[in-house]
Amino acid sequence: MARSHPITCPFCFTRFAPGGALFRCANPRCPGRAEDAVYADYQGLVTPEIMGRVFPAEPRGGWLRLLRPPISAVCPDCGAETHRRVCPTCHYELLYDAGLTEERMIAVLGGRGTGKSNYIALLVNRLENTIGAHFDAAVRALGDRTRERYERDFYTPLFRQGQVIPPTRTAGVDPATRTPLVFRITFAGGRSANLVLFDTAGEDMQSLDTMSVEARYILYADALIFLLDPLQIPAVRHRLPAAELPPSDPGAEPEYIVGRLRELYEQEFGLRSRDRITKPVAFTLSKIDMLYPLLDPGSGLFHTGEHFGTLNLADVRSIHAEISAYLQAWMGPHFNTLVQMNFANARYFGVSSFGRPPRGVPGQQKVEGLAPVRVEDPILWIFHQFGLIRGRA
Ligand SMILES: Nc1nc2c(ncn2[C@@H]2O[C@H](COP(=O)(O)OP(=O)(O)O)[C@@H](O)[C@H]2O)c(=O)[nH]1
Ligand SMILES: [Mg+2]
Ligand SMILES: [Zn+2]
Ligand SMILES: [Zn+2]
Repeated sequence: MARSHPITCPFCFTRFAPGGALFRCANPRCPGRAEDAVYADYQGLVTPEIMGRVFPAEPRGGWLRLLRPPISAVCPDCGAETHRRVCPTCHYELLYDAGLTEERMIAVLGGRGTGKSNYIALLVNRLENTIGAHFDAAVRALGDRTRERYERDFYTPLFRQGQVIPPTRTAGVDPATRTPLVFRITFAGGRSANLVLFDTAGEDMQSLDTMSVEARYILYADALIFLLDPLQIPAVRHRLPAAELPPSDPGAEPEYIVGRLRELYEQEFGLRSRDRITKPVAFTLSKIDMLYPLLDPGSGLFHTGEHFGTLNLADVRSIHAEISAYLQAWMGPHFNTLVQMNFANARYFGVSSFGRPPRGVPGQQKVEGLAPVRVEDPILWIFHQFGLIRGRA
């Protein structure tokens, strides 16, 4: 018999035993249908929707329940059986196999303007096409509205219209940004990982407190892809034409952001100053096309990582070493030390979503001919850390 695994809600990140899931009646004619205030509150809906009633499964013997949590239940109002399980905290519908497989959650995050939205667009596309083919993996959109939102807000502007995705609005303005896009990557043999993408407006990074949705998602993800904007490093800015740079933003400087990340873990898990964070963290410099004039012509960042069906470990190592050397040259030894002292399993990566600088004024930029560089490296490294793909020495 399959073991059950703890479930982490992909929306509110509450963690609970599978036996703690609630059920939602799926019968459209059920007399118990009503406004779901809990769901509306978490989703930021102004008027609650009329939805199927939420209820716990009938009690069963304690041991049986622990061993084999119910995956269906009978609605007390209409007697229909339902398989829809929801989170006990926020009533978000769980994936059909939540708790039945070991779910790994990988989250992408970064400060304001680091390039998250455009990176998400390319990462999903690369996974669905090239990477899926090389690693014999299938990618599926899960959860409420993921596919439509990806098509509308990410794929269409960038891939069909050649437009840089405009800045994300804050979660207060656009409640859609509070709902993650969830993709599941399933490898041959059935093992899988979930990629949970919150395209938050980056300024929320600054006001991280342990109660915020972003914070919970950082704390409870099993691995992080953490985007850092090299164009916010003062020494880099001094070496590039001012007209091509985004406005300076001290709150988006890598050192500041990494420090905030550390503080968050201290507050939530009571980490002591000597403790390091052990989950895999891919610190990823975005927009590396802009750095090309500053790099050595032999730099690995000019070409792909050649991860054809296996992770090229030598490449991961040399990119890490190369970026670490550049960061030391640009910021002094402090940043590398900060990362090493706080993260036991961190690597540096460099990506460019577009492969070249976009053109036009901010807010209406265009990109001609997408030529993404190394977009998949961080997630492949994380897959390897989870034992989902093999490495090649
Ligand atoms: N040169 C270059 N600029 C990028 C790239 N990705 C994003 N940008 C720039 O960074 C800005 C912010 O990107 P966005 O994805 O909106 O960042 P977010 O706020 O983290 O979601 C965009 O408007 C682009 O101007 C890239 O790969 N190369
Ligand atoms: Mg964005
Ligand atoms: Zn929840
Ligand atoms: Zn019912």
